[in-house]
Amino acid sequence: MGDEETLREMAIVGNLSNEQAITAYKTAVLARTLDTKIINAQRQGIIGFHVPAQGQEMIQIATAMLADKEDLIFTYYRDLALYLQRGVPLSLIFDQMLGNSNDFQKGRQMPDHFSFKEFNFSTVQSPVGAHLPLTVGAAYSMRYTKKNGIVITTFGDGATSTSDFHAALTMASVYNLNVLFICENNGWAISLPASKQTKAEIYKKGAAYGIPGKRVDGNDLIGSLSGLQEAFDYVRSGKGPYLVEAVTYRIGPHSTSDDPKKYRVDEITDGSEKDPIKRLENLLLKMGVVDSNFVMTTKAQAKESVDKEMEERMNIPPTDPLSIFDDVYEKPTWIQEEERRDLNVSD
Ligand SMILES: Cc1ncc(C[n+]2csc(CCOP(=O)(O)OP(=O)(O)O)c2C)c(N)n1
Ligand SMILES: [Mg+2]
Repeated sequence: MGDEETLREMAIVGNLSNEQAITAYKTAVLARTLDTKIINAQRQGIIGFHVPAQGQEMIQIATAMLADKEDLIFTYYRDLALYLQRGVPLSLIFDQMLGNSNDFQKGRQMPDHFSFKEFNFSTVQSPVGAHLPLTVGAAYSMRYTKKNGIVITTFGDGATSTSDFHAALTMASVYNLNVLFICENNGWAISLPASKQTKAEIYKKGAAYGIPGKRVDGNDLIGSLSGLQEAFDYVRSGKGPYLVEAVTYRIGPHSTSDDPKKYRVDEITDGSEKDPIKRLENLLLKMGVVDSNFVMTTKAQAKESVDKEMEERMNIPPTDPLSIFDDVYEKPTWIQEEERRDLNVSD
């Protein structure tokens, strides 16, 4: 099955086995299938909103592969594949997207703004870059409380223009904190191309703060893994923060509220030459690690499990609207009691 050749090709990342590459491929296919399912559900009015991760799966998967369980991860809103590779089940993803009564956040957050506490993910923030200073604070707290692990954060190219990015890199550097900053540069901040966002190369921005930076091919599993490994090693060894710029590609719209045809005329393509899943698929086929039958079966199985899971989670009743009064004060105030009575009256 060409194992020897495959391992030689993959040796640059050290210990990547065929099994790990296959698992990464399966996760990527599952993430792509899930994204498509959610977009369709949004179009049918079942889910309110979605930010697809299509095209950005491989850097996300590589990040999750190198992260330890005890590492704390602050993702941004476009990281579906990262959650799946870290083991978050489809059920929890659908519960949040649907805001059903099983949703940990009780339906109060926008779709895609997950909180997977048991997988060591912090809550996703909507304001661009707002999570970056929190990431640094978390790293400081982990050091203070002598917790093991590093803090990893992901964000877009647009986020590097925010004052929060500046504040976060300054503090992380000055306090020599164990933070790995991973920028998923997909070339766009909604309709603003990266060329209008900054004239600088993003990975070089770290230098202004005394933070090493590196650009990696975020559309390639092996490129992402080998590039990230050095950054993970650096941060884990306690040398301080590190900035990775993963060059990737947003295949779809910014979100389900966006119509890229309005601004992306020249760029519209199916992304196939940059599609990270196609690239890994081609490599695995070329190396004889998998065959076309395996590819077909993987896609069919992903569709089956996504369809089945969504149907099951849709059968869970919605969150009780009256639960909006929970978790606000220890004892409800008279205003809350009054509002609760008003809401409870059916007409
Ligand atoms: C502070 C702030 N400004 C503007 C917005 C509106 N907004 C939401 S996503 C986005 C683009 C962010 O682009 P980027 O950081 O490159 O991430 P991407 O969406 O491309 O993955 C903008 C401007 C926001 N949410 N927060
Ligand atoms: Mg972007």
